[in-house]
Order: sequence, then C-alpha cells, then structure tokens
Amino acid sequence: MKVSDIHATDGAVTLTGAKGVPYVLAPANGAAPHTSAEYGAGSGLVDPGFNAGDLTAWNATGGAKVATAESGDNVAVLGTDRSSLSQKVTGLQPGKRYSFSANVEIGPGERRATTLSVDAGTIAANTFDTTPAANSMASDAKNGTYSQRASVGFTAPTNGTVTVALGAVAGKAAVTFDDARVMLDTSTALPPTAQ
Ligand SMILES: [Ca+2]
Repeated sequence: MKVSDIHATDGAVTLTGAKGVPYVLAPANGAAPHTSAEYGAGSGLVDPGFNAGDLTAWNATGGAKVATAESGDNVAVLGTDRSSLSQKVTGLQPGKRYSFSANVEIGPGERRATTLSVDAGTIAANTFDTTPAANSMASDAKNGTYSQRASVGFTAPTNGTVTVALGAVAGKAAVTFDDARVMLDTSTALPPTAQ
C-alpha cells in the first residue's frame, strides 16, 4: 500500500510514520525492489534461516516448529517426539565434494541424540548428543546461546540432487536449528610431508 511520495526540500527529506508500522522506501516511478523476499536465494536452500516464520520450505516431522529467540532471530525447534526437518537440494555438481552445515543447539546441560545428515544415494551423517560450549562472541547472532556449527561432508550424486536433514530421537531437550548452508568443499589435501 503506497503511503506517500517523498520530496527533498533544501537538500533534506522528512519522513513521518506511525510508531510500530514497518515502511519500505522505493525509488521514484519504481515498484518496491522486491515483491517477495525469496529467503535463501542463491544459496541452494529455501529459507535456510527460518526468516519466513513458518516451515513451508521444509519437510517437518514430529512437531518441529518455528520459534523466535529473544534476539528476534527466527529458529526452528524440533518436537519432543522423534522429529526432523529436511529439504531437497538440486543443481549440485555431480562428483564434487560439499558440506552441509548448520547452527545447532541441544538444551544446555541436556543430552539428546541429534543427527545432521545428507541423503546423496548413500547417507552421510554426523550424530552428537550435546553442544556444551557457550557462545560468548559479542558480534555473533548466536551470542548467549549454546548453538554450535555442525557439519557433514558428502559427494554430490550423478543427478546433482540430495536431501539434507536435521533430526533427533524423541527427547525433552530442546534442539534448535538455524542457518543451514550447503557449500562446495574447495579444500585441497596438503602435499605429503617430507620424511
Ligand atoms: Ca534464523
């Protein structure tokens, strides 16, 4: 909904808005630059940071839902049943190595077997049951949480399509999932060390 045109007067503009109402500034004679946010565009994943506020982009089982952290950051939280979130990723380069990673937190002081996995024809998986390190990095969005970067490596299959997932066995410990990434592994092996 267009609210008003803004014109500069003596090199200055004045914006008037109602408290608590979000506004978008758009160029003259142009539409707002984006009609939809397309969260995750270019990343190979749809809504990898749960900005949409729902799980439309993900296949959710076992009562997984979106929650908003105190910082305002949307995250996904697995249900207390056996629960998972997965998403198909297409367009990978066959035969290339990739990593699937995410920020994962298991409730502080609690244990619950949690698996980051990739189905690439064969399953690559990384299972852990605790994330004990507090994140105290002031500049990090996960500051004040026990969220840790978890990762699993895999080789893209011939059709370039895999399914990435985070899942956990049934349990009361809250498992929080955010910032999923699929990235090409560009590392190369170190040359052999001279004896
Ligand atoms: Ca997020």
